[in-house]
Formats: sequence, C-alpha cells, structure tokens
Amino acid sequence: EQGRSLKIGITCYPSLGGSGVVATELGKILAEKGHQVHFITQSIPFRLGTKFQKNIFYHEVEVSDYYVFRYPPYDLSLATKMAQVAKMQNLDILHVHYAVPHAVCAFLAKQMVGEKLKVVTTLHGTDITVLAQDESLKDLIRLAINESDAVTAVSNDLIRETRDVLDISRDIDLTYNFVDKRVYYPRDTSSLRGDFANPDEKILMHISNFRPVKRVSDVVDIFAKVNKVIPSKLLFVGEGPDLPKIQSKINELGLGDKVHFLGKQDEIAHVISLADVLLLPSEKESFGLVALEAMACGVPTVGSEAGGIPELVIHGETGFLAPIGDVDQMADYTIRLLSDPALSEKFINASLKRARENFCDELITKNYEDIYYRVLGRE
Ligand code: GMT
Repeated sequence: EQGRSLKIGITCYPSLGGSGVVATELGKILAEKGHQVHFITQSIPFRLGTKFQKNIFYHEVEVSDYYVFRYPPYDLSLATKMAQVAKMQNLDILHVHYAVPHAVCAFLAKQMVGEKLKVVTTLHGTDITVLAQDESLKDLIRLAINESDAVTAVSNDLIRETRDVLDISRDIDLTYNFVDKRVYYPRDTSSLRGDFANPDEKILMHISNFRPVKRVSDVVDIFAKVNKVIPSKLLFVGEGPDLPKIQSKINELGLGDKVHFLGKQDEIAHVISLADVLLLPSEKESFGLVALEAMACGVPTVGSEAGGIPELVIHGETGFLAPIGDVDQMADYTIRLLSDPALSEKFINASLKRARENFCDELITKNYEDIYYRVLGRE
C-alpha cells in the first residue's frame, strides 16, 4: 500500500557539504510528510537544528576507543548502531548517503537484522569519482552497491562513471538534488549589499569547501580578468584546505581590497542572493548543489563542464560553461553576462523557472518515496 507512512533510518556525513545537506533536507521533508525519520550519525547534522521536530529522531553513534585499537572502529560502531535502531524502531528502510563506509555498514546491519530491512544507497560523487578509483576499496564499494536494494545517484554523469569505474551493470536510479522552495528564493539584499560593494559594482561569488577539486585558484584568475573590465567585488564563502593559498594569491595579485572572505555561513539563501554571478570552475562535480541553490535564488552560474554540472546549468540559458581550466573563456562569459542587463535578466528568469520546475523538493522527495515503496514491494 503506497502512501503508508514509513520508518526510515538516514545516515550521512553530518558536516560534509552537499551530501549532508541533501540527506538532512530530505529527512526533514519526509518527516513533514508523515514518515518517521531516524538519523543515525556521529553528530547532529548541521542543517537539522536542535529543536524538537515532529517525526524526527536522532541516534548518536558512539565509537569504542579501547587501548587495543590503533584506530577506533567507527564503521563497526555505526553498523551495530544501525542494526540496533532498525530492530528497536522496526525500521523499513535504511537510506545511506555515500558508499564509504555507510553503504558497507548498512550491508552489515542488514545481515544482523534480516531481509525485511531494505537498504537504499545514494551516491553523491567523491565516493565514486575518488574513492572507488582506489584499488584497495574498489571491491568493497562494488559489494556495498551491488547488495543495496536500490542505488540512486545525483546525476546521469555519476551513474555512467559508477558503471565504468566499478564495472557493474545493476540499475541505478537518477535522483537529482533539490532545494526547499520555502528557503531558496531571491532574498532582498538591499540593506546588505552596501557592506560589500559600491552601487556601481557587480558581485561575483564562490561558495565551497576549498578543496583542490574546486579549483578555487581559477576563481581568482577569472575575477582578476573580469575586474579589469567591470567594476566588481569577489565574495568567498566557506572554508577549507586551499584557503591560505588563495589568500596569498589574492595578495600577490594586489586584489586584497576587492575580495571579502565571509567564512562559513548558515543562511546560504541570503548570502547567495547578494551575488550577480556564481563561479563554479570545479575539476569534479557530480552535481554542484551550490549552483542549484544559486539558481533557485535567481543567480546564474559560470563554471566548468565537469561531471553533472551541464545537467543542472544549461549553457546559454541559465549560465555559461567552459572546459575545465579554461579561465579565459569563463572570464569572457562572465563579462558578457555582467555587461548585458537584458541577457542577465533572461538568465535570472530562466534560472528561477528551471529550479522550480526541475529541482523542486516535491518532485524529488516523491522520487525517493517511490523508490522506498518499490523496494518494499508496495508499488
Ligand atoms: O563536493 C564536495 O566537496 C562535497 C561532496 C559531498 O559529499 O557532500 O559533494 C558531492 O555531493 C554533492 C551533493 O550530491 C554534489 O552536489 C557535489 O557535486 C559532489 N561533489 C563532487 O562530486 C566533487
């Protein structure tokens, strides 16, 4: 019987970028729809908040740290916790985000609980594009994926790459990422904008975890070129390993007074609404959630053609895409967009429409529910 409310366990990296955000937002919406959602994670997912919410429960994984262990066995504690929660709460589904170690732990939990517990694994990217390339992990990842009752991936490109890298042929459902339209819409930033830019200046923005795959150095190169032609400021949001290198590069180029570092920010919809363009020149990006967050706030993206970005950002309609590393082309596109108000307006409207029609929360959460009912044999 479709429609019956389900008991769903969700495991994700509580503090990790897009996958943690999507898993948490999905859990919140499923709970609103009447399902009972149990987060099983090492700490409270950062988008969950701490106040009591109907139908949402949180189970913390405690890791045993006996002196015999060189490394505390988080994976084993997680698998055990998953099995305990599944039995105690009579879970129907364990929905795990990220193959390593979560899908492997869910596989172990299922051995402890029995066949009636169904496992849904969502692949987000680096688990396949980086980890599955590692020969020491490949067989384990393949096992976890093949043994899941359903596997979903956030873009067609990631489905293709998963099949190639792991040499598997099983069905993988496409479930694009989504944003909650009650949160992601263009915000009025008139009172904030003056803190970062003069009225005649445009704002370029980059949001990420500043890991090497994001090619943040390209963002600086693009901005340096754009700034020669268009009065502008660059805003960086987020933190991560490449940040110090980026700061030195900006100082070396003498751009220090044109760049603001906002650090980590929670109210992304507000922050992103400040931007005239989002820059996403990544080396790898299975989806690019931040480009969707920008799109839903009416901010076009200029970026690379990596991974799943072209499935999200339509070149020439909601943004511009160029080959990875082609900063000259990305700078030219940014200049074209920012110097043509009619084109900007067209892109803004197309972005808002695309986010609403193709990546809205209702559509995508319904996809996930359909998958849950399918694996439970209640189509
Ligand atoms: O990109 C990151 O550094 C974080 C990573 C994650 O696991 O959260 O992001 C991946 O999952 C996101 C949500 O599905 C996608 O939007 C990102 O494109 C993907 N990152 C990569 O593929 C590098």
